[in-house]
Amino acid sequence: MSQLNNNLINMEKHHSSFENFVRSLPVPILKEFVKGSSLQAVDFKKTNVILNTKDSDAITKAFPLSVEKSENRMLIAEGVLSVKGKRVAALFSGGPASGGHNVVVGIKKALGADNTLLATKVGPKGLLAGDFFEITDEMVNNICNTGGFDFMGSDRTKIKTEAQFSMVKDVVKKHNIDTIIIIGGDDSNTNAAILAEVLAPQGVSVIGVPKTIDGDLQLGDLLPISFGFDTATKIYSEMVGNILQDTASSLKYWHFVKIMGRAASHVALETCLQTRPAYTIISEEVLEKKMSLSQVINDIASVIKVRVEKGINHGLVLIPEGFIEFIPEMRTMLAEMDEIIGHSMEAFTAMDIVAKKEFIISKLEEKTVVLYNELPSSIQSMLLLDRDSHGNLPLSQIPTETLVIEMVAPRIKELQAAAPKDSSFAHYKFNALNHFFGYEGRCGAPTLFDAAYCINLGLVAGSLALGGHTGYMASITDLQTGGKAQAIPLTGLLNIERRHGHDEFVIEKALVKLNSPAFEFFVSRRKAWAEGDYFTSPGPRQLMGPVAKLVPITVALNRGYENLKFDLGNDTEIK
Ligand code: FBP
Repeated sequence: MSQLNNNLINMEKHHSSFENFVRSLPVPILKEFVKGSSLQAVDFKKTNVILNTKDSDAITKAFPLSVEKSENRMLIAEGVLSVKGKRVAALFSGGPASGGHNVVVGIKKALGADNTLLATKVGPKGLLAGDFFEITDEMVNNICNTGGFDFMGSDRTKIKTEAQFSMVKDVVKKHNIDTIIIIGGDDSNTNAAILAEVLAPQGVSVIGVPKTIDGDLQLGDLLPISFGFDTATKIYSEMVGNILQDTASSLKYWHFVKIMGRAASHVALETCLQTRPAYTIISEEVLEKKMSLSQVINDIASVIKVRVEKGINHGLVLIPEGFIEFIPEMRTMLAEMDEIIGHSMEAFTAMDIVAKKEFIISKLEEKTVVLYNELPSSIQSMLLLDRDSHGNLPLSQIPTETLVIEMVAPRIKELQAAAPKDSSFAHYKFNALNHFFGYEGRCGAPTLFDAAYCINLGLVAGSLALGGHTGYMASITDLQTGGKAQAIPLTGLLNIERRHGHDEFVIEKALVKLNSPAFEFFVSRRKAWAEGDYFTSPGPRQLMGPVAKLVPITVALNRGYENLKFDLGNDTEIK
């Protein structure tokens, strides 16, 4: 066999030239974690910052042990910590997000050789089953700076019943576990808060780490962004930028791109600010301005008309994944459906699609049935897809982008019929293509920001575990000025929300705020972007060189940074 053949075979199982290169890429580490040429755990102290929500009284009653211990106070790193003999289990929960492997690396580095780190196979489901393996130094060297969650897998099981709680209690006892670290989004961190309370009498602590590409787990200066958002949006921005470059070259297509991010439009807004397409829907604006679906469709068709009149027959529309849930009339319908489905969950799940449609039509209010019947049959079915165990509709499976195209095309025809017969618009032929960018962005090798952010988040989580803290979520603040290691009390974030027919404790999703600097900047530029070609192609994410150290534009604008560069301390080699 030739040398090249051998080299190609050696690249199998995550040993491409790229993967080998990123494994040893140095990433910035906060100075408090650096001890000479290695890393160390730090101690955390209570601060005077206390977090509360509108439901704090009810939360204090429901989580007495956690609130008594934390007083809902933020923690900040102070001093070093030396602890031996602890056993910590880490798990991924929910959709993958780039940087997750580095969280594991950071936890392992904080625990050092004197403590044990266990990996939980396949998320919360693996915790219930007590399915663990011990993480070695060799393993963390292998996963460092790589994308995905494949090292231990993930799932969306919500641990909520008494039977599940007692399974977890038995598992932690059997495996002698001191701390569980849950690396997940808003729902998973709610799970962490609940488990922290349930396991407190056993002296077992639970720590959360803020993960989600959706960017809807953020808390102003206390948690500037969840990890995975930067990598996902940079991947989507590269792809959108490439399409914008193509469509301005081929001069004939309109591209309708649905982009992941579940409910909130942070991913769409960030991608829009990175690439400047002709039209971006921000779901939160649709809801706040009570825009109907036909109003949004009319807006898009009007932008297409204006561009055609200027000789621009191409463009791109960005559609956030959650758009459909934010159209006021749809939102009312979905809330009604959730309530109905929530009360007959088991029976409903067992029905076939025809029976589901009949059932829902028989239960919906009359005027809602009218709206439901107006929707294309494919969308009707998609709205009845099984919710996940947190009650979420699988929005990634609903082809909103084709629905929008199907509605824009006839609206253009109507506008053309009213246009002067000799105008360019009257003779224009609308050519539309649809895309969905989602899974492509969740597992790529992390950007330098996510790589560094995640190792540091892991160092915070590992340190909190060693310090015996419970019911906290790791955070790194002050991203432009060296970074600060902090911890957020989870009970200080909990609210009571109506979900699939029941009141539940949840961490409220952070949505795009219409008075945020990022949204206001978008508003100040969108007319220009609609009427001309102002697009930019940000290119592939970089790990070295002048553009490697960029934070998301939305984060920089909303946090009032001077520029786009992050500074998380020295470029320390991981040892
Ligand atoms: P998380 O809230 O778990 O981070 O979800 C991220 C996400 O990528 C959403 O943007 C998307 O709607 C969903 O996961 C898709 O989930 P699945 O992997 O179950 O198809």
